[in-house]
Amino acid sequence: MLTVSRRYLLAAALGPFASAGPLRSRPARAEDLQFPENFVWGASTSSYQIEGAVDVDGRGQSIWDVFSHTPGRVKGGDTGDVACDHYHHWVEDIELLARGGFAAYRFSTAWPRILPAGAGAIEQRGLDFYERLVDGLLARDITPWLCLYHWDLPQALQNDGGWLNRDIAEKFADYARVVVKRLGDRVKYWATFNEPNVHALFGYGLGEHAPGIKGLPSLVAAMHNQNLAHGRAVQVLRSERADLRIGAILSLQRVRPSSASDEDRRATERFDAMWNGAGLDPLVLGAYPAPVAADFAPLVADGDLATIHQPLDFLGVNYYAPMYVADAPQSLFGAWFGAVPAGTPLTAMGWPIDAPGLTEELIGIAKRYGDLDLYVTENGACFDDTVAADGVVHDDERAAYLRAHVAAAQRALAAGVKLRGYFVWSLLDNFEWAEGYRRRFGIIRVDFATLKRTPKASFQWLAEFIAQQRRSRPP
Ligand code: GCO
Repeated sequence: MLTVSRRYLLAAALGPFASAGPLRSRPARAEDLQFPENFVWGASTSSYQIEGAVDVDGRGQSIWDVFSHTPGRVKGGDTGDVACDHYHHWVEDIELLARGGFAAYRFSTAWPRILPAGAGAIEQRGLDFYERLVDGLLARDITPWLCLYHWDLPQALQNDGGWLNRDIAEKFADYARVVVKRLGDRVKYWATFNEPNVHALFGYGLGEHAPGIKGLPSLVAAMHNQNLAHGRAVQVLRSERADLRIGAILSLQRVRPSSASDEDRRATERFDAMWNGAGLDPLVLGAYPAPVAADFAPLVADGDLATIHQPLDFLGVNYYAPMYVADAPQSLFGAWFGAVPAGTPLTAMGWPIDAPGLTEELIGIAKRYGDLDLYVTENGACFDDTVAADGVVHDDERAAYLRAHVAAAQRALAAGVKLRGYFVWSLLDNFEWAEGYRRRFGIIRVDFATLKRTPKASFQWLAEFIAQQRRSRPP
């Protein structure tokens, strides 16, 4: 098995392969872009990445607490113990959202804050926190988008096998019921999972994320059991309330062969099926994609696919970069990252910057999955920000990245895709998983020593863009 990190693409980019690559066009100027009146502009975060306060108000341990405290797991020994301390700074953070003119805010609830042992006793103080947050958002006219799971599994459940134990699907459904009973009267947009595909691959396949398990069987089991839990949670949410918009959020990236060889082409199909298809096909089409169906077959019990295949009101697409894939017989599932075309610009994560890939991705999803409402629920970029003498982060590269991707989203709309909104990743610099705090994705700088928040130039750009969209709407 190759040992890679999410920085693999940087190494891959140094490879000898060169191709024409996708057509690159100049990013449109903001003033050229016109979105529909009800298009949603939002910002995204996740609980473990920003909240901190890990032992406050009865919160239980999550797999990320254990993982990040295990020496050698996270760069620099960073942990989410404090993070942005959003748990105590949430008022300031939603004030910043309001200042940016965002109409929506996507956050996740931490399962171990609400059910510290994963099941059983409910911690009301955890629910109280999210209730305060939701009420604060609504008071500022910001629509809350709640995601039930962004990777911070209660450690108590991991002790019973975590996502490798299919009983967890019922536990997740119970957790969903607890949250919707408290917040369902005010939160109307619900997502079950964030990127179950990335969680399964990095957490249960490569072992580079919590809980640090390796192997193909565990990857596949974690994927299937999350899919099952998704289906059960959708059933529960719908049985509790009829007025919710319910969806799933996946990391969906264009997958391209690294060369024209048959081997690389076949590897690309398998990679695409494992990365994109295994998380989405069963939810929307009711089956695992052909190139990986045999991997999943032993796990699929009677009735599972019907449970997973629930009507969805929207699909959240997290898009960052296309992936270039090569045949890799020794790798986890026979296909792995290959060389990126020479000359492709990269972010500080080593990810290709390729806005046309977003247009292609959205059109591709609409073709394969039909008439779903789509939202870009994450898009953004990591750069090595520097603070200028005037105290400002002039992150022009990030602003250019956002501008180009917003333009790409607009091209998908123009092609007839039912794209309803765009959420930037991320509102704040935060704990970037195994990369720790050194990787900054925020449009607001967080000084992790003082917790001071400073909007960057990219925040100003987005805020002005949103304001301009609003101004150009008919009264
Ligand atoms: C993910 C998550 C985010 C990340 C972001 C940048 O994809 O890993 O949804 O939590 O921080 O994607 O890597």
